[in-house]
Amino acid sequence: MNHSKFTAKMVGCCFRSEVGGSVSFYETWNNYRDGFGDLNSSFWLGNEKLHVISAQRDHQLRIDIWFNNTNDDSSYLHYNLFRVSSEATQYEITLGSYTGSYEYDYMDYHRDMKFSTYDQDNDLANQNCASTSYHPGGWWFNACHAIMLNGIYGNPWDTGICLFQRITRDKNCSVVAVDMKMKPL
Ligand SMILES: [Ca+2]
Repeated sequence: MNHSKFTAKMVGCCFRSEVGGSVSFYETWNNYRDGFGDLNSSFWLGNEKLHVISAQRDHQLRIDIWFNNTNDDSSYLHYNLFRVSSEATQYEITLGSYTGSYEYDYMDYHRDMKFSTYDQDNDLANQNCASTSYHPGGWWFNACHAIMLNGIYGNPWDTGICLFQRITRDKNCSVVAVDMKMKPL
């Protein structure tokens, strides 16, 4: 894993980067709101910052994902618009058109979803998707996910950092690194 790759690719402001398991993403609503982690390795910038930044002008979003069965080639998802609403509306995500290395748009299932954490259930499932027995970690859960990048590093389905192709039902939890970044349009 060549971590210098992340730095070279960073544009705008970034969130979860260089997954390594040293930073817990099983965090409270307030911590996801305010941000946590280490800016030099793994962190969540903070939903309030994502809201403020994305409200000031239009941004795009790029998510790079590395797996343990590949070398340096990244898989990625790109959206030509990325917006996070205010805390009053639970940091709902707005995404533009998808392009990327997958035919399947993994974030499509998460469009217009509110953010949920184990202590604030805003998802569409009966249970709390972000709770420890399901997919521990904050995310824009639906009921529950097609991609969840804030799970527990190294864990298998369904507590790990996973992609879930909801049509074929293929699950991939071999994610070793993630880089989510936004850039002004
Ligand atoms: Ca729920």
